Amino acid sequence: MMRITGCILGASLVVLAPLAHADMNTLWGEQAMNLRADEAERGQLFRDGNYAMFIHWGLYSNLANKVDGKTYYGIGEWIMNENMAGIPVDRYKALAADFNPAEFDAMAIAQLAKDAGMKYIVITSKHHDGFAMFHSKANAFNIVDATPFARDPMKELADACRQLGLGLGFYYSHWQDWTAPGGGRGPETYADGTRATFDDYFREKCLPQVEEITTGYGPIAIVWFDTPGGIPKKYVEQLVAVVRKNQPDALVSGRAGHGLGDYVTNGDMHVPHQNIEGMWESVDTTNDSWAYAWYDENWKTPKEILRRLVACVGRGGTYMLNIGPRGDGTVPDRAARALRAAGDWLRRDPQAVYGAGASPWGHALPWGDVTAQGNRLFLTVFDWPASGRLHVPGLKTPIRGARLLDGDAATAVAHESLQGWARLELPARAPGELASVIELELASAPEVDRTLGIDPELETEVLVDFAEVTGAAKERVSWMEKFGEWKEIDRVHAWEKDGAARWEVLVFAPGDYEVSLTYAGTGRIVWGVDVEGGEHIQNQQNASHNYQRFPIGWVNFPEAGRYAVSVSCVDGEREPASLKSIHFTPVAWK
Ligand code: H79
Repeated sequence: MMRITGCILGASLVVLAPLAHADMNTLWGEQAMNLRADEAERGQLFRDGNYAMFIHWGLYSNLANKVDGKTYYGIGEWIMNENMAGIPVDRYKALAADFNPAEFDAMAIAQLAKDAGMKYIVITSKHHDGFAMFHSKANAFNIVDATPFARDPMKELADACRQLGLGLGFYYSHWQDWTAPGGGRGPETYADGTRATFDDYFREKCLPQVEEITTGYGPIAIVWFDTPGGIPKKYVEQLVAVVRKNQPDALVSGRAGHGLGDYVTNGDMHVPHQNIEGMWESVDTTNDSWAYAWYDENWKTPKEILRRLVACVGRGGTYMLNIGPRGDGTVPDRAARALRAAGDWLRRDPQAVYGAGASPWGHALPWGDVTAQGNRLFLTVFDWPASGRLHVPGLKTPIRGARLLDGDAATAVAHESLQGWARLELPARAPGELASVIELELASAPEVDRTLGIDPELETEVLVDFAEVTGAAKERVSWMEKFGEWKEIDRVHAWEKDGAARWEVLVFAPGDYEVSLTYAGTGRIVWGVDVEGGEHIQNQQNASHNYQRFPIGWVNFPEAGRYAVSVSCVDGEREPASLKSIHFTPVAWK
C-alpha cells in the first residue's frame, strides 16, 4: 500500500508501477473462501443469478469528475481524494445543497436491469465519501435531510425491484468514511476540535446505518461491504451479526474483511483466466469509472459485455456489471443500449449463462468459452471460424448430439472426432452477430484433456498463467491505468540465463505458425522460442513500459500432436523483461 501511495504522490503518473498481488490483498481485504455448508441456501442467489447490476450513484455523481472547471480522470467516487480534486470536507458536504436528481426513476433503472437479463441489483447506499443515499436517522448527511431532492431513492428502488422480481443489495463502505469524524481516512476531530476515534464513528454512524439499511427496505439479498482496510475484527463481527439478525437470507461480501464474508470478490475490474472453486464474483463497469464521469465514453460493447459475462460463468463465478447514473438520476444512453443488446442476446440463448457452471477446460478457448450443465456443454462462439469448422481440443467424452441454437430454432450440427479433437461443421455465417451458442449433448459427464489447444484457423493466445516456470519469477501483478482503474495479469520476469516458461500444447494442423510475444520491459530484448525436439528461433525486438505484442518469427509443427513449447530471455535486459503471453497464428496459404 505504501508503495502505491508513493507512486501516486510522486507525479501525475498515468501508468503506475505494478503492485504484487499480496499487496492488493491489503486493499481488498482477506476474504472468505466459502459459504458455510449449513447456510448454503443463501448461495442460491449466485447459482440462479450469475449476472447482476452494480450501481455507483451518490453526491460525487453530480460532480461528474469536473470541479471548478477542471476535469479529473479516474474513478469518480474518489473525486474528493487529494490525488483527484482534493475537496475539503466542509466544501464537499455543502455540495449536498445542489444535489437534486429529479430525473431519478427507480422503475426505469430496475427495468433496465431486467431487460439486461440481470437478476439482482447492488447499489451504493454509502460510499467512502460518507454521504448516505437513504434516509438515515443516525446521520443527517443523507439524501433526504441534506438535499432539495428530499426523497429516499433506496426506498423507491427497493419497491421497484420487488415489483419486477429482482433482488436488491446495498453497498456500504464500512471502514472508510471521509466526512465522518473517526471514519477511515476521515477527519480525526469533531467540529469542536475534540478527538474522534474509529470506535466513535463506528458506534455513531456505521453500525446504526447498517442497522437502518437492513431493516428499512424489506428483504435484501446482499450487504456489499468494501475495502476493510485497517478495521479490527471485532467491528466486522458486529456488522455481520446485524446483517444475520435482520436479514438471515442475505449474503455478506468477502470484502467485509477478516474472512467473515460469505464469498470472494475478485480484484476490481478483473475477470479471471482460470477456474476458481467456491463462491465468487467479479465486479466490473460498463466504461472505465464506477461513478459517472462526464468524459467517459469508453463503453464496453454488447459483445465485450457478453464475453466477460460468459468468461465469469465459465470460470465458475458470477458477474456484476456497474452503471454510473448521472447527477440528475438518468443513465447514460450508451450504457443502457449496450446492456439491453446483451440482454436481448441472453433471452435468445439463455442456457449458456443461467444455471450454467464452469467449463471443464478450466480456461477460455480461442473462439470463445464453454459453460456446462450436467452432460450438456454450451459453446459460446465469439470468433466464428470463416471455414465454418469449429475445433474443440481434447474432448474425450463422445458427443451424442450437437445443435446450433438460435432462439427457438436449433439446427443439428455434424461432428466428428479427429486426433483427439472434436470438429464441428457449422454454417459459414454465425446466426448471432454478437455470439452464437452450440449445445453439445455428451454421452456422459464431460471429460477433457485440459492441455491448451492451438487452433488451426484462429489466433491462439497462450498466457503465462498456464506456464511452468523455471529460472524466472512468475507473479500476479496489478496496476492502475488511471486513478482507480485496475488491471491485473500474471507475468514472468527476472529471467536467469537458462530460465524458461514452458507450456504443453496440442496441435491439430501441422505447418507454419507466426509466433509473437506480449511483453513489457526496457531497452532491447532477445527472446528465444523452442519447440522441444524441434525448432529454436530467436529474435531481438524493442520493449515498451506497458504490455505490447511483438512478432518473433515462424515456427513449424511438423505433425499433429502434443508439443512442449518454451520461451526464454536469451539476451538483453533480462530483469525487467516481463512476459504475459505467446501467440500462435496459423499461416494461411490459399
Ligand atoms: O466502489 C469502487 C471503488 O471505489 C472501490 N471498490 C469499487 C467497487 C475501491 N475503493 N478502494 N479501492 C477500490 C481500492 C483503491 C485503492 C487506491 Fe489508493 C485508491 C489506490 C489508489 C487509489 C488509497 C489511495 C490507496 C492509495 C491511494
